[in-house]
Amino acid sequence: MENATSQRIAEALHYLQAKVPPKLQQPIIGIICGSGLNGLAEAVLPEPRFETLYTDIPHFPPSTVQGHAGKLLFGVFEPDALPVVLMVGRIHFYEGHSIQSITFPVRLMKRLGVDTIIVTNAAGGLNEDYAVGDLMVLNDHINLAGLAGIHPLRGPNADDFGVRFPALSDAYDLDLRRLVHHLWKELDRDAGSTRRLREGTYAFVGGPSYETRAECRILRRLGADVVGMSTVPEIIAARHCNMRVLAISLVTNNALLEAGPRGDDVQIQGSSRQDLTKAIQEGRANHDEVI
Ligand code: 6GU
Repeated sequence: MENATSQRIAEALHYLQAKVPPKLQQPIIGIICGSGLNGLAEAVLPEPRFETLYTDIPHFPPSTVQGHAGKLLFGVFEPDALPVVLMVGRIHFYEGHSIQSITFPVRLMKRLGVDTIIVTNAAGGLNEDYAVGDLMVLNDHINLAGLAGIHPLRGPNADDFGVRFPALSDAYDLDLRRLVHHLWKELDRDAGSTRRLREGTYAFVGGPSYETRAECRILRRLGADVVGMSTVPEIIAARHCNMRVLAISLVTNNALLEAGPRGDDVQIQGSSRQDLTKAIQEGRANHDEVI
């Protein structure tokens, strides 16, 4: 299994080395764009720039969300800046991929030369002080599935990437967190936005259903500030191979009141967050009522 993984990554790397223009071939920073946060790709300059679909990369797990294939984007944010690689369209465990296969893109990035990974996501707010639109820098996580054995590093250890028993108590790089707070203060002075920068704990759940109110209460009591269906598997893979990690959640909704993200990219079939919000507004759903 271990060799098979290394072999598959080597084949994917070989493909990229043949396709990506030489000056973009060794990105130092890798970015995984969260759901609804792919807009960052537009900040990559038109030149030099290269993109390739996941479906074109040998062994790359195909992304099935939102009906279009994801892509790897190579480029720069400023002329002569360090090259970056972006995953535009992430791969989620709930799509049916094994939790181990989520490590593939991260390990491929490592082989490309990435030493720092930035991961973003949309998450539901559990902390009662958080408002929709706030950003939260992760300083810790709760890997519920992982504690129960559904873990990206389960199986023979990939020794060529990292150790059997990696520590995660220092997973979220302190200097990078400090840098974000510092930059936020500078930006905020200019923007005067009401959006706040938080720092806290992300609970990873498997999805795809959103949490019930009772589940939200459990997660909050366990110390989670937000809840989401991504990020933690990638971060574990990244720390295993000793990358520096920065992760940021966008609070898209209050998990307890209105489970689910922005209605526009949710296929409305059963009861969606929009239905629920409407029901609350019309007084048809009283969460505290017991009958
Ligand atoms: Cl409320 N829960 C989960 N698990 N993921 C989310 C979310 C909620 N809102 C956005 N993503």
